[in-house]
Amino acid sequence: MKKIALITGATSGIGEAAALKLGKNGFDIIISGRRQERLDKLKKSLEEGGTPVLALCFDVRNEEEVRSMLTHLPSEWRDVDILVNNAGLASGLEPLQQGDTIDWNRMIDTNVKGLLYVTQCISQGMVARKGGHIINIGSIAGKEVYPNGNVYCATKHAVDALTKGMRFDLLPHNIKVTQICPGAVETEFSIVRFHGDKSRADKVYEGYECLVADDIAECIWFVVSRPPHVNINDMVVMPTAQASASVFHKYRER
Ligand code: NDP
Ligand code: 8X3
Repeated sequence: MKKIALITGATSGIGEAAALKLGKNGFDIIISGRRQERLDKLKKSLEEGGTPVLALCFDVRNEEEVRSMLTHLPSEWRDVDILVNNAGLASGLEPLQQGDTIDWNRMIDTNVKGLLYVTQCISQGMVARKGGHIINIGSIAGKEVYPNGNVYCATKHAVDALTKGMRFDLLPHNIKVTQICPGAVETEFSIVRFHGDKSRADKVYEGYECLVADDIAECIWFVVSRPPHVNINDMVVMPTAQASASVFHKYRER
């Protein structure tokens, strides 16, 4: 029987790796993000591997756009079994007193409100069908707070709380809810955080072996492939060389 996975933020990093992993494991895939060209490229590559794909270009911050896309899915794509709430970002790394409210709004609107809009649309179908699995990509930043992480950490703590809240609310409807919290994964994350400053971003991953997007895609596949009676509630995944958000064992100094 066909199974459908919807992955937000599939144009890069963890979301793209998750789409490839779930596609390879037999899922039909709905990919989304704001960059149409990236969506087209990924769709082509998945389809070449035999995976049926629906690509949806939208901004999770735009409630109207989210609702119009996700409540009017073509009938053959309507029954989403797995939702991976992955779209998210950090914007800036400044002390709170110097923070930019544009950065704050981007993070809160994407990581918290966007996740809520998407989840509400998709969970309604899951409730009606009495089954499904929602996987929220949280972060080590949702488990602890680090200097200058203020608003990003707050949004990921919100994802942690919402994951628990969803688990209560969706419990009577046979819907699994999982959170996966990565430490440092080399993706476009730090380039986005530092507003396009690639050399500053590269330094985040220097001097130790960080995670790659496929490591997290493997975790997503692991939680998805458990039997129906098993739910993985929460998974914190770090590079071996990382003990907390800000403590690394580096083989050479920056
Ligand atoms: P990337 O920057 O590589 O990917 C982020 C994805 O989110 C892109 O596909 C981007 O697509 C999408 N996205 C961002 N904003 C929006 C928006 N407003 N609407 C729709 N899609 C959006 O970073 P990662 O793969 O690393 O990040 C994925 C998730 O993992 C995030 O939630 C991040 O917080 C989390 N995470 C990352 C860690 C890391 O070290 N990399 C560690 C812990 C958690 P597009 O730009 O096309 O819209
Ligand atoms: C991304 C990891 O430590 O930069 O969520 O916040 S961290």
